[in-house]
Amino acid sequence: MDIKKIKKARGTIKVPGDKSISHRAVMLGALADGITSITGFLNGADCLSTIDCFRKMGIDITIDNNKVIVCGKGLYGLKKPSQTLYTGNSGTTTRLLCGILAGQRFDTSITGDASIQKRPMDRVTKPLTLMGAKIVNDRCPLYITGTQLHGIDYTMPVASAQVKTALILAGLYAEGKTTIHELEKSRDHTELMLTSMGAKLSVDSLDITVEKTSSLQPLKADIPGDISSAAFFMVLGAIMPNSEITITNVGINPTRTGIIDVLKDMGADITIENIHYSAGESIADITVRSSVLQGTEIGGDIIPKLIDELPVIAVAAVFADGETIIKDAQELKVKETNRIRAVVDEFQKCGVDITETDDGMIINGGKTIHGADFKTYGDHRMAMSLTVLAQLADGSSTLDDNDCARVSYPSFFDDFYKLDK
Ligand code: SPQ
Repeated sequence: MDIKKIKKARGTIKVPGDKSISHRAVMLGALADGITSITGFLNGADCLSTIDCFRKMGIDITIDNNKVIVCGKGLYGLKKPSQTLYTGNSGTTTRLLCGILAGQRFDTSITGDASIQKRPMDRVTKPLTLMGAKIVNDRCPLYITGTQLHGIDYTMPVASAQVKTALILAGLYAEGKTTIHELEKSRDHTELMLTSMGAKLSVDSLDITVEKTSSLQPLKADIPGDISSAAFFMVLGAIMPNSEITITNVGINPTRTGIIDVLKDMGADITIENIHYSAGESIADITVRSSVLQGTEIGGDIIPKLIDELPVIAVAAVFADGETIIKDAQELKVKETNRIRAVVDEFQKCGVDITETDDGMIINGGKTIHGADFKTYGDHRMAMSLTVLAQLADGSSTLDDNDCARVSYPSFFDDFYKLDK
């Protein structure tokens, strides 16, 4: 596809529902006693994979646009699926399911697409095994023999909300207490949701303790817009001349707002208004205007708060004066693709001064770039980041695959080009 260039970026956008929260609302709704009603659900391919897996385990789920009704059957109400659960491109579905399925009274198998089959699953299977889980393989396909689990005290070696959540979910089924120590705070949507559903869960800074739970109350969830999707428009608004973009109803949970801190630190003109709260999640309207950006250094405990936004933050760095160093971000190597390598290779194609490092990249920004034929590696966030990058390149650019954006943002290109109307 040719990447059409917009002449102006002005207007108001409502991005689709948060992907992380949408997955969790369906999963926890399925395990609750009774009807969970979800509005603002993300109809992206990843969340539809989650719905498909739970339907295969006997849960009735109806979808009407962005409204989803999940008929929960309780913590022990899932039934053995007649076939392997297919999680598509979704790491969240795959890893969180491991936590739920390990403590069931039936056996299951899980697999996903070519990208999922390459992603490491030992980060969840190892600690789950310490809880007594029986899981064969470190990568998909995984074969899980349901068994009685027991609680553990576990210090996480990587900052990962998926690992933390898998262990919390397993902890709902485990005898005794399960305590998880995070080294750095990762997104806490599971903790907020489970607390509102009456689970025996407590959070003390970086430590989470969960106890065996007999029932969960159903949810009424109104899912805010995904800040990871808003990120493309935040960067576009900051780098395009004469722009002003307002993104309404965006989730600004403090475990997710690293991009706002970094863009502000780079000099971006960002306003946050209309802050309100729903089910423990904070929500706001974000306005971004054209800005003069400076390079910066990004590393340490902010990384889990912006991990999915790093490809598009790298785009901002290309148009910032001076050097931007992204470090401590080795987790990017095990996403849908190796996002360090993919960003460096694709950005170099259009003349960006960018160097790969062991745990990130260094970008010397503020130089002219030219159009190129870009590859997405089937990664939704690469497709959307490269579309933003191409806007300020001299000449034309193409993208080998725009369809992968449907994983997290099916209407991305429609929304993007509306800004030029
Ligand atoms: O679900 P998946 O494929 O892992 O999606 C990604 C993404 O870019 O959308 C990562 F590739 O987001 C993860 C995120 O990186 C979603 C997530 C969650 O919902 O818990 C947590 C993060 O992953 P991790 O490995 O740090 O736990």
